[in-house]
Amino acid sequence: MNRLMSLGWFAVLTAITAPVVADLRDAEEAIEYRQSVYKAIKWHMDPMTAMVRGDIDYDAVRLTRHAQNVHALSEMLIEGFVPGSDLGAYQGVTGARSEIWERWEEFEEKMGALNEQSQALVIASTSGDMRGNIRPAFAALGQACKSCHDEFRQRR
Ligand code: ASC
Repeated sequence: MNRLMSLGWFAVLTAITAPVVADLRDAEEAIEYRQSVYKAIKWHMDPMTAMVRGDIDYDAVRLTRHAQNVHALSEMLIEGFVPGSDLGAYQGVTGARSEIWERWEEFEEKMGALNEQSQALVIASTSGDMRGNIRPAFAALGQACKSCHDEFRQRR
């Protein structure tokens, strides 16, 4: 094999293996990243929970802002789930079950549901109709959270 050809093969092999190596190297940072996004989502969920429960007063502007932020954050989650960052490899660090990667399309669908339900809550948030509109939209959003947690999160 001449030098140019072996250089060619080296380039091909590097192109194939580099993304995998990068993912493995970045697993810990990815876990930190996605946990930060979940934490930010919780920051916005908690006051909405309080509002829907009647623990704090209904404030349409505030509710809309929190729902919008959950919606924006929901789009940032999935890229944090890099291969190799499951709880098998990072026990005690993450609650992400390996089923996420084994049933990736189902996981994507559940992420999509979070995205849709948070958008639906944005729309409901200004209606002023807590019982007939906002509370059901918030419940549907909570259900989107729960349905993914039930399937894919290990409680730690
Ligand atoms: C939250 C939160 C969750 C979901 C879930 C919905 O506010 O921290 O994990 O909603 O409780 O059932």
